Amino acid sequence: MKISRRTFLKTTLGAVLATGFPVFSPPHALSKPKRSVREFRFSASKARVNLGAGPDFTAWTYNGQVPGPEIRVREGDIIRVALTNHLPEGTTIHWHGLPVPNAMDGVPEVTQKPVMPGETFVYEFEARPAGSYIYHSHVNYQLDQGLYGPLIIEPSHPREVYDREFTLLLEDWVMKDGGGIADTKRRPPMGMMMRGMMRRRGRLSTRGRPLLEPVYDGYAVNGRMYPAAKPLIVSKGDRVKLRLLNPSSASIYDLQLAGHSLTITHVDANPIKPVETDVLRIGMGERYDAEFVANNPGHWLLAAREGGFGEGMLRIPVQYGGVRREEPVAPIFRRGLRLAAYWDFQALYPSDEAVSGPADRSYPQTLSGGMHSPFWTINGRVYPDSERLVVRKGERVRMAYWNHSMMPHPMHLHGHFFKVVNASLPERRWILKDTIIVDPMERVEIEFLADNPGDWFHHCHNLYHMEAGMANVVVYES
Ligand SMILES: [Cu+2]
Repeated sequence: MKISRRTFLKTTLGAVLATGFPVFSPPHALSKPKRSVREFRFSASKARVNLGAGPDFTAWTYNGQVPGPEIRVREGDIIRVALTNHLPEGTTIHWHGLPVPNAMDGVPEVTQKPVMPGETFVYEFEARPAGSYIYHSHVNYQLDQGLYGPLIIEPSHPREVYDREFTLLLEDWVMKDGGGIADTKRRPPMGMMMRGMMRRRGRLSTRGRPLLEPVYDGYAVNGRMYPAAKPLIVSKGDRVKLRLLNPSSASIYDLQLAGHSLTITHVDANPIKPVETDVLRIGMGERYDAEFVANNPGHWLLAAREGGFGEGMLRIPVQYGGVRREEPVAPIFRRGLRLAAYWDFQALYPSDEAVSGPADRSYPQTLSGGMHSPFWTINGRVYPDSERLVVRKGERVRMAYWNHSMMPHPMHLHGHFFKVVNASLPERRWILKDTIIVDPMERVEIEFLADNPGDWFHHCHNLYHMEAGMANVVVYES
């Protein structure tokens, strides 16, 4: 998953010459690129896989591979994916972060019926805006069984200049047949209150009882586990762009590249004023584009601490061409390193939206659970018995998160980007995101413009928290 930018530019130039566009005009002078329909065929099926280290096991896959095939298109293209289900249960695909039309959003029983075994469903939507995205199944625990992949939308008029680009999916794996759910246990029956809740939902069997999070066997990048991970080969002087995507089910990573700092340029597909950092924290469902300048020849590791503590487990070598292959140098996580936070970021292009006064609606969202409860809740309620957050088209809507639990929750809103409320910045510089980590005991507010009618899922992107109830639905009233 590597593209040399020089090669890419040469190819583009060749295409421009062939089509007779003026070659030396600046990009904005070119006529609008012709939009093309890009078709993909995805077959969801079980397959034997090996991550390069550890045993063979049976994962749930798109086209027999983990992660699924890369979708890479140009902004404005039409993406058409024909999904055929060869799994033993229903499935869907969700286009994480993309504000697609509601019927294409891939949430079972909210936007579509699951695609049942033997059936085919065609997803079709416009690729916009440019950026780094993930696609994944939104049914049961299929995400943690291997059903995810990268979706990259290149800008129609590139403004960035870099020499190399790598797309890196950061993955947590249970290397057992069936993936993550093969390592979980159902919670034992709880007290009277819990039983009351279950009875109300008509669920007295163990089925439907929340699962404990698995203990992961290892962490992979693009389906390869260190030392089998494919090294990133760079040359001295290169400007290197990394697209960092976290489709993991339950792992937050603190990433550091030994011998180099990272400059963050995009959060969840949206450009920000570049911020230099030593450590980059990325939660489930988040994407960051970051660059580094290859100015320190050697053999280095890009590595992560999982969950912000413990031993480095996710590792990928960064190797300079021509440097003798010696043991790569791992980053050292120590006090005093810079760790960029949401509050350090501001939008690269100020929004032109005229904003004034308070939001039209505000929804407090208290996040609780864990400790002695098998459920994870928003405002004390368990999906699907949770609130419906009613909005009207054109309104500015606030969500005020307050995390009452001891776990971080990466909260994700479908169908919209939201602004992260930051009192230290003018509103037009607030960053746009679609997933935001709310830390233990933290209060965070977001605001979104209700501009995409439909029923939209809103949930914690820890898969095991989501399945244990931490979700609700934003609905548009007419
Ligand atoms: Cu959570």
